[in-house]
Amino acid sequence: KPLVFSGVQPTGNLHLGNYLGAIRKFVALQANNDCIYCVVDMHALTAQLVHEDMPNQTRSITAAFLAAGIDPEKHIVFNQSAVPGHAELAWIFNCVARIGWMNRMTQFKDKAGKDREQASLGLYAYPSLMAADILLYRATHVPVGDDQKQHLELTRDIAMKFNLDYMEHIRRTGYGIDITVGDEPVHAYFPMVEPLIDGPAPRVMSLRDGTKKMSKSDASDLSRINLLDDEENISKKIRKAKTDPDGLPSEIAGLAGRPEADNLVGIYAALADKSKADVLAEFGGQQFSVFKPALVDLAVHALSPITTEMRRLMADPGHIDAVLRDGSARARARADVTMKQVRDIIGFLY
Ligand code: AQP
Repeated sequence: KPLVFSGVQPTGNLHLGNYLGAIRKFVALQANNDCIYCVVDMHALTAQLVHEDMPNQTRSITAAFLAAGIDPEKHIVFNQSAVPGHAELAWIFNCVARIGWMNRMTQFKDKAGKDREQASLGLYAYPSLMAADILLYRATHVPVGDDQKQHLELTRDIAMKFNLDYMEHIRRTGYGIDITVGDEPVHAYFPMVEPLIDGPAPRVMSLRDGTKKMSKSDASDLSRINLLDDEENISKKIRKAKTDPDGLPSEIAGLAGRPEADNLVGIYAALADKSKADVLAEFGGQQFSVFKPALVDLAVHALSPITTEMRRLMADPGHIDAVLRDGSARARARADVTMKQVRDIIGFLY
């Protein structure tokens, strides 16, 4: 069975971008895969060192996973800091990754801002920890939004370099697997992960500016639909969403150069499980005054059961903590196997 891994940071309210780009895919992948879903609390320190309410932020992401339909018994739901292997493998990957690779990461450039000297070393090393999160379980598939594509390419580079640098050790210890990279057979320890980024809304954009990603950290709450927004708020945000004065085109080509229209059509398509072409076949020639109320109905219909269930789960933090405890113990058992093998491969005595 393919092994799926992905994570979400406890850095604020989850939004529609997190849902369509990640969590909804997590749910769908459960049917045919072994899945591990993680609240990546150690990554959250790179956004902000001191969190007022890290425990409840962590519980809230967990509640969103469960409310969306993730089954924590058949699969694993846990928080990253509870499994020490993440930090341990990240250190090893810090030594594998090259500074030149890290310097190309656009998320670091965006998040570090102008005064890069003041950015934390953790923010810089974020992709190395992300590679460790995935490869600690030797996961093969990673559902993420389009913004994480570059980090997954780096994860493949790190895995490849480790496999090549330690090739003889991997052979000697007998822990390797035969994989093909391109057409080449390689005896490897870490697999080459496949990103799962498809769908009509791989990068949901801000409702205020169609050229910016919808993001938890955007100062304007009107820029995003939060998973905890009620019907009234969803309706207000979609009604106020920026658009251009033209109506909807009948064909995809007509969305070129119209990022806000493209974004709303993509959101509709993703929520309705249709292609953008299907949505335009239905709404082409209509004004936004017709399209937006239809989008409100669809968004409310899709999100309100999740919102209600999240609130119910959040009222019982003891239950969420028990889910995380159980998931962490099962994740740790798997991670311990990898870390024992990695220590053997490297030659660490223990
Ligand atoms: N706008 C988006 N469209 C599609 N997918 C998205 N994701 C995030 N934003 C969008 C995906 O959600 C998953 C979890 O993201 P995260 O919380 O770990 O980190 P992030 O990408 O930094 O999320 P935010 O909301 O944008 O937070 P800030 O404001 O802190 O930067 C990932 O799979 C991500 O691709």
